[in-house]
Amino acid sequence: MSLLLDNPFQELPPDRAVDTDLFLETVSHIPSFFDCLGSTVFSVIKSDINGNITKIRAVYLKDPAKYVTLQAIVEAERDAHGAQWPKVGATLALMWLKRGLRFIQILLQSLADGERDENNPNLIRVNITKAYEQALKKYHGWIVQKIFRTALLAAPYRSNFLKALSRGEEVKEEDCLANVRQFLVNYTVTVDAIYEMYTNLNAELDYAV
Ligand code: 0SG
Repeated sequence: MSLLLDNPFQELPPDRAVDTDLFLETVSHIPSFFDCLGSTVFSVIKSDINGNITKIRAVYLKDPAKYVTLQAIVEAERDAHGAQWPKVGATLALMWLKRGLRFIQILLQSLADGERDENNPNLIRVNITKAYEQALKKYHGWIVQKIFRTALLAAPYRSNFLKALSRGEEVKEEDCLANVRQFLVNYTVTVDAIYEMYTNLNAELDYAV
């Protein structure tokens, strides 16, 4: 069984509202995945993602009935914070978290689609770079882009990465990629729905850190 399918994302309802409690429960399993990646450079990323999740959960727990969907949180903060919003609270945390989730989506999709560097077929740098350029690069100044280049050098080999996704078991590449494709179905719909919500509510910012 794939690590990803231990905690799969659920199908969204017809209105594509994302249930906060379910989302937080599912996404909270992602940071532990960094432990299988080997290098300490990933601990920076793990702690950033953990920080986002903790911040969203703290808001949710103040009033779970009121904040039943992610959109309810973002709208409540918009109404409460005036000009400070959207650079505030759970709205800011989810803005960044969704970018990390998009990065993961593009990386996994690229691997599932068989995109690879024909000269270095056991490296996943082309897949990681694609994900970075599409999901994160424009939000990063040169210092963070340098952290990315360090992380890229520490990236696991393709075979080790797929093995980590399969909980260290020797699984055929095609079987592992089939699990990745299955995971991506609801995951992609969820990430797309959060992006759409940010666009509709005019909650997206494009400053770089
Ligand atoms: C196979 C592995 C490949 C890994 C390749 C890694 C590529 C990514 C490398 C990027 C390194 C990023 C390190 C951290 C960067 C952070 O500075 C940024 C901005 O962080 C936000 O800053 C915080 O997240 C916010 O936190 S909040 O919850 O309190 O709201 C907030 O602090 C904000 C600044 O606030 S403000 O000044 O606006 O007031 N974070 C990112 O760019 C997200 C990085 C996600 C990377 C996801 C990588 C996943 C790899 C998965 C591998 C399977």
